[in-house]
Amino acid sequence: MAIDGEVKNRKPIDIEDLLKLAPMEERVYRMRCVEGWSMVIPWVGYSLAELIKRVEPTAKAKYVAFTTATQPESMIGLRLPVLEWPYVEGLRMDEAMHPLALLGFGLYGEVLPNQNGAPVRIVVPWKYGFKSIKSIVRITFMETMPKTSWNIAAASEYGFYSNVNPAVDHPRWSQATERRIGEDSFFQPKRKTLMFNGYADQVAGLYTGMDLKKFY
Ligand SMILES: Nc1nc2c(c(=O)[nH]1)N[C@H]1C(S)=C(S)[C@@H](COP(=O)(O)O)O[C@H]1N2
Ligand SMILES: [Mo]
Repeated sequence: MAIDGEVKNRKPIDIEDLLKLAPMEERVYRMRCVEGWSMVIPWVGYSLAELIKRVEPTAKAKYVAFTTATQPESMIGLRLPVLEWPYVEGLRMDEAMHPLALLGFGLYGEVLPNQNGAPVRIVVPWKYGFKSIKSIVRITFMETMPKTSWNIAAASEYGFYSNVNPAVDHPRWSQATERRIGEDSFFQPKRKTLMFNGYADQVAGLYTGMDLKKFY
């Protein structure tokens, strides 16, 4: 994985070293997709902050940008012009340093399957699922806000922050409720979506004083 931009230790880190960088933990997180489904998933990994501390961002680094691998032979979705490829995402530095932001290597006690982001992804449980970028090959520390794939595709629908928020609807659908995968049936009422996906006690402080309707 390439490490570049506003950072002291700019040399690449290979996956063997990443796996040894901090002790692995199992963390059970809720995942809420922007399109209204949700799931509870046991991930394996450690806090993204562990890696960030190790590579020593400079004082100029205010954001962290992530880039996905481009392998059209195996990633057949890349053959379709759904988005500009590669998939890119980003976090503000304080979000990336939050202990709940996970650098993920596995799920259900096993190594990540390719489709879920092998060999390494992030999991940001208080944001819509598309922020949890998979198969990361580059982490870039930046002074300015990085571009993000869904924001490039439809800026009025997908903001940089994309925090789970039942009070801020998507322009084309409500975000007030969600369908929990596995509970699905005609008679099963939808669940109420929780502020910051239920992690408000931990993360609301990151957004004190921000208008979350404006910074969606
Ligand atoms: N590189 C990359 N990361 C991605 C996506 C993608 O298309 N490419 N999709 C996102 C979306 S929309 C969601 S909901 C989650 C889904 O994670 P999963 O495939 O492990 O369920 O991954 C996110 N990360
Ligand atoms: Mo999604």
